[in-house]
Amino acid sequence: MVWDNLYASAFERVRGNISNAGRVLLAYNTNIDAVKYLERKDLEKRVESAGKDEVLRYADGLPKRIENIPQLLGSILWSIKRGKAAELFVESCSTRFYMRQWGWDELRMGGQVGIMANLLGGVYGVPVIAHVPQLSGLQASLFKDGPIYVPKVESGKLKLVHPKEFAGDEENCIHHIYEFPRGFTVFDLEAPRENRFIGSADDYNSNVYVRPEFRERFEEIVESVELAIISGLQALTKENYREPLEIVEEHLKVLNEKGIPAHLEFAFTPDETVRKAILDLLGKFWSVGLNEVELASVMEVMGEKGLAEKLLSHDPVDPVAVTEAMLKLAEKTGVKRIHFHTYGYYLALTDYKGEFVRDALLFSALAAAAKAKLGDVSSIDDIVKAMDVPVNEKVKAVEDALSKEYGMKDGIAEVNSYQLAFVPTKIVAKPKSTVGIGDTISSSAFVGEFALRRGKTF
Ligand code: 8BR
Ligand code: 8BR
Ligand code: GLC
Repeated sequence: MVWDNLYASAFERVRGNISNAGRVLLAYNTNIDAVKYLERKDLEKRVESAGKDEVLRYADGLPKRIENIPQLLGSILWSIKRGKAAELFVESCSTRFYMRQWGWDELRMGGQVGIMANLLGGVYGVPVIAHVPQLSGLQASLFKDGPIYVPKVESGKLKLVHPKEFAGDEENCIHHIYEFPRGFTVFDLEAPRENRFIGSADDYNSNVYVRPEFRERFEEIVESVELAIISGLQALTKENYREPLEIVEEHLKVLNEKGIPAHLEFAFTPDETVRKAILDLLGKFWSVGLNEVELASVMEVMGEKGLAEKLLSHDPVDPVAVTEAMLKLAEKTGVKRIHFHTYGYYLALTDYKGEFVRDALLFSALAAAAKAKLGDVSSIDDIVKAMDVPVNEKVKAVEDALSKEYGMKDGIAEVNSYQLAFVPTKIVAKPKSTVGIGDTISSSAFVGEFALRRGKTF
């Protein structure tokens, strides 16, 4: 099988070169994920006692933020009914208290920065500097060992220390994750696929609070950095986005002056004003990562409503529509690399050429399958355990469409003056958990690509 061979050689190449990736800056969102696996009886009892009619109202339309218990329970039902992810800010203290008392089954590292720090630093051994808005003892304990650093100012001097050595004793930023498997039933609702609802009881990440060290000493922090991944802008609203985005813009200016390529992990941004503001910043990034819902939402604010609808109307997503949307986005913003991922395949549109782009995608697909299969990946060698997960058969039609439309061969084509790289992914039938797979894909592909570019042996 062509793809099996391409997968195997891409993995070897990235593994052999990963130490060339350079130090990576990760900013801004890190939190604690308190994961609760939902149980039917418990949930039904809670819905009844909160008032079933009131709760069911929210199962049909999500509120903007969570202000009471019926809104919390209704939003969980909204997710279950559609098998869709959603995340909302929990404003009310009494609802936060209710969630804490409801409890959790496990505590995990959360936030794009936290998850990527543990993967890149703790698993791949790539040195990272992470922005952690609040470093409590619990937050620190969720970091893996390895070259993971946070800045600490001591008597005016900036030092880089492992989060466990920071000894900050700051607040806990907790996101309550309510997970359900495919087929989970509550009353007469049945989940069409596994997913989760997230209630963020967290004032720091939701407002993109930037630590004083990062506001005052950013140039020093990035002195030895060679790559950057920015995330966590998705929770902003039209009321609070201005100040944080100004800081992000200043940070991007510094990164660009130093020639440090920055990737934006887009994530679903419900507020349209914020989405437009992020789109205006996109040209300052080297690269952006998004899924089909996110790409459609970007097309919508670009006035491409027809294309947005087309992106959401096929399963698997029509790759020619995706390519058209990526071309429009690249031409409008000047971003050099767009990495699209969906259930079944990934595409990368780049304004430069080379097989290393596709090989980095293959490596990231293997990492995603390993994460889905094992839950937690503990070393880069674990990733190879996903080699036996079959390549998604349904995607043959996607590959054929790309060959026909763009003359694609072995996952590479030229479209206008761009290169289009494609890979079919490996899909794990019963994933352990779905949280953080998107982060695994995007960070592995971006960092993997630079490891190959900067390495000597590819
Ligand atoms: P999947 O579950 O298939 O990934 O798609 C669900 C989509 O809903 C995701 O793209 C997810 O990002 C998005 N989403 C999130 Br998260 N929060 C949302 C919200 N408040 N309203 C609507 N969609 C949301
Ligand atoms: P988002 O949450 O950003 O959409 O990222 C989720 C990605 O994880 C999907 O685009 C898909 O490629 C991948 N994925 C999912 Br969801 N389930 C998977 C599975 N069981 N095996 C491998 N990859 C999966
Ligand atoms: C978002 C959530 C966080 C979760 C992460 C997973 O950042 O706020 O709780 O861990 O997504 O990708």
